[in-house]
Amino acid sequence: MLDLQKFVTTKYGKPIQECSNEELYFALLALTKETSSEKPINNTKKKVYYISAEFLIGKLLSNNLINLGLYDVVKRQLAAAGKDLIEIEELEMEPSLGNGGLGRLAACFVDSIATLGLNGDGIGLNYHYGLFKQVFKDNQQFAEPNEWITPESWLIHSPISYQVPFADFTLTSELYDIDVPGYQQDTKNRLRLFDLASVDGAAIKDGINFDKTDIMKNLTLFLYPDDSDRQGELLRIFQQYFMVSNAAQLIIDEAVAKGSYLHDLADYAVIQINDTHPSMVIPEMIRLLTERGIQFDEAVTIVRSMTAYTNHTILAEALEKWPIDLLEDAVPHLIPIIEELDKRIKAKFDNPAVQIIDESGRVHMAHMDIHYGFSVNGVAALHTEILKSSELRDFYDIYPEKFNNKTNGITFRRWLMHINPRLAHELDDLIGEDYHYDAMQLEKLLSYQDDRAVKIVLEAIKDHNKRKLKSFILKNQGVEINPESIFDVQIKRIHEYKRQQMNALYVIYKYLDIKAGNIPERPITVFFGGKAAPAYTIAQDVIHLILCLSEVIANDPEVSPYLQVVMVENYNVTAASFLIPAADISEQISLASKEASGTGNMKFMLNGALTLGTDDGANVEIHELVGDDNIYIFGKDSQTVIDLYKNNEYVAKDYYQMANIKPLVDFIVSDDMISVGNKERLERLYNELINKDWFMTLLDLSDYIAVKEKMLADYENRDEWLTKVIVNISKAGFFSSDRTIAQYNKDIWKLN
Ligand code: Z16
Repeated sequence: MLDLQKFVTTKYGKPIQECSNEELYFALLALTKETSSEKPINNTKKKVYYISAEFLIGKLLSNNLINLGLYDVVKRQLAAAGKDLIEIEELEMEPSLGNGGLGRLAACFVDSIATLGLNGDGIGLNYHYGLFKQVFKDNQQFAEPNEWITPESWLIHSPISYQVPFADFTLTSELYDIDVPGYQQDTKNRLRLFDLASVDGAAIKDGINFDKTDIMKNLTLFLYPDDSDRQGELLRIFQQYFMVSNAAQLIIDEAVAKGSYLHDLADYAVIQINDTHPSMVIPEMIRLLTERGIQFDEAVTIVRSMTAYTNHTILAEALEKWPIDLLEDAVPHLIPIIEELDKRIKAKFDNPAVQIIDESGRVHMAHMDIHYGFSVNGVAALHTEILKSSELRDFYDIYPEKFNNKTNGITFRRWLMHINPRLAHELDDLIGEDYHYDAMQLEKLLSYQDDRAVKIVLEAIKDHNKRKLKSFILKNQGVEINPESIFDVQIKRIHEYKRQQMNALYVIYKYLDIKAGNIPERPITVFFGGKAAPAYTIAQDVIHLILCLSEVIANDPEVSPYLQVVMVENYNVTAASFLIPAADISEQISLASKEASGTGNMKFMLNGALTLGTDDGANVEIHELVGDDNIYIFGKDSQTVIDLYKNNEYVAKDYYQMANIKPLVDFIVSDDMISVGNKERLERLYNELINKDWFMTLLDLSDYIAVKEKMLADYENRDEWLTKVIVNISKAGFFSSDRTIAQYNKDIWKLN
């Protein structure tokens, strides 16, 4: 049995009572690291290597305590000494090693791989400043470095180091491990983050700008700030190759240590390629195997039998295509290999759509993955169908057996037990703890869908979570919110396809409606959170629109008692952990066909918010699970949207002219808005909406407003609303990442 008092006294020579929260944080960090260091590393023969440019792990203290079975006892013993674990946890810096969904998915996956007792590590990069920290000034976003690495941290310096060759120099790597203890598991796995021995923060000029030429100093300073989007820069190729060359060397070394003679490497290792960022692992692995004496043909066969690719988007701008001369400048030794791989495809297929190197000399990374891997998967049922029927149709015709779907999932340890302990405890009381190990057991809650007493408890939990969010927002940005209001939440990266601008147009609608004398039944608070890639101008403009709206409304005493807009500063995993349990409405309003899956949608559902969304990504599966009565779906379906694009049929102006839409769009450039904002930004966004609107905001706007109004009216029938909440929680089990990972293992990795 843990004796925290003794542990702390040994460390500091004084009792818990006399320690600062900071001292206690570092004591708990040490305790947690010690406890997981005692667990043996999973060392079964075959191992999965989940290679990813991003692992958005969030703060780890509570999660690791939960997984190690220490959370409750630590909390209790701290409380007995007058200390609060929640306050201590605040002192942990959040690592920002990811942009959004893709990075967070990778973090949930390593948790589930460990929890299922599978042998598998995450492999990525140790970005010293990670993704930028978002700061608002003059209603605009500014970017600052996030210094998340403290002298004492979760990172464990490993003696492993490799040489990574580039055109003009060779870099020496260092490796930092983070232990990943599974939930109640005897063994542990690791997240392995490669770094550069020579990295140097002095390359930073101001904010997040840095000297891009000095690769030896800057390689692992920052994470590229693009989500489902890409900025083609040489440094990115350097980062990607550095990551996969280290990964390939590590994979070979580990297999050899376990007895592999390389011809049988695929019996020891399987690689999951997360989007195309790690795709160069294919030619790199072939290079290393041939260097070690294996014939080229056999190397290709080995690599093909051990690599699998996951696609996370159909947005063309996100599919990486590197000009071959750019690759030549960075990694010339891969060029003959890539050319040989390409030559074989050209000899076999004359279809230009499936070539690795296209006519303009660009290397299509996804194409290489599909030809030279054994599995291609999408991340939600609809997404995989779209890949098969349109985006990757020509590949599906060639390799139907390679295609499979793995609908995304989330770890319930973090997204339920940690962020919503009251709900978790209520579930424990009502349906027992089986759902901790088998999330489908949540369905047992369905039998309470008409239970008055349960509804009262759920309402009290939501109320408590709203008050917790209120103090978080007050503390972080000095804004007061009304905990009696309806909490309507849209949190995700800012991107036109996700259509934050449509939600903003709803806010304008509501603002004008209130000014016209229609007072809502109950006040509404609309929360937005999300970062915009610094180079993505329109996304910056959308943030500006939201911040200006927030100010205009707050300054209007006729409206502010009933409507408030809060743009949460520096939205990250920590902010999500306060926002999600407090939400009533989950905004999942992407243009149908464009959101590959979404995972926030699953987190909200699990925490008792109802979805307002399009039939897109995993929303489709949520819709099927809960049924029409328990979700609010609006907008054109994916096939209609795909046809509109194909026939070039959508004309934003036609919608703009409509009597109910024009005043809303015009408000963006009204005197009220321009008086608090930047004319150029607001006008650019306005013009974008009426002249282009590539993601068809105006197409769905009227339906969105109508369905949202219906949802707000339905909220007033508390009894029926809470039935829907119960159905949503009950049906959320399917979205456990334990289910997702079990499927990856059964269909792709085949470990154990
Ligand atoms: C990303 O976060 C996603 C896709 C992508 O190509 C690149 C990045 Cl950085 C997201 C998808 O947009 C989202 O729908 C999906 O849920 C998530 O990846 C995880 O699959």
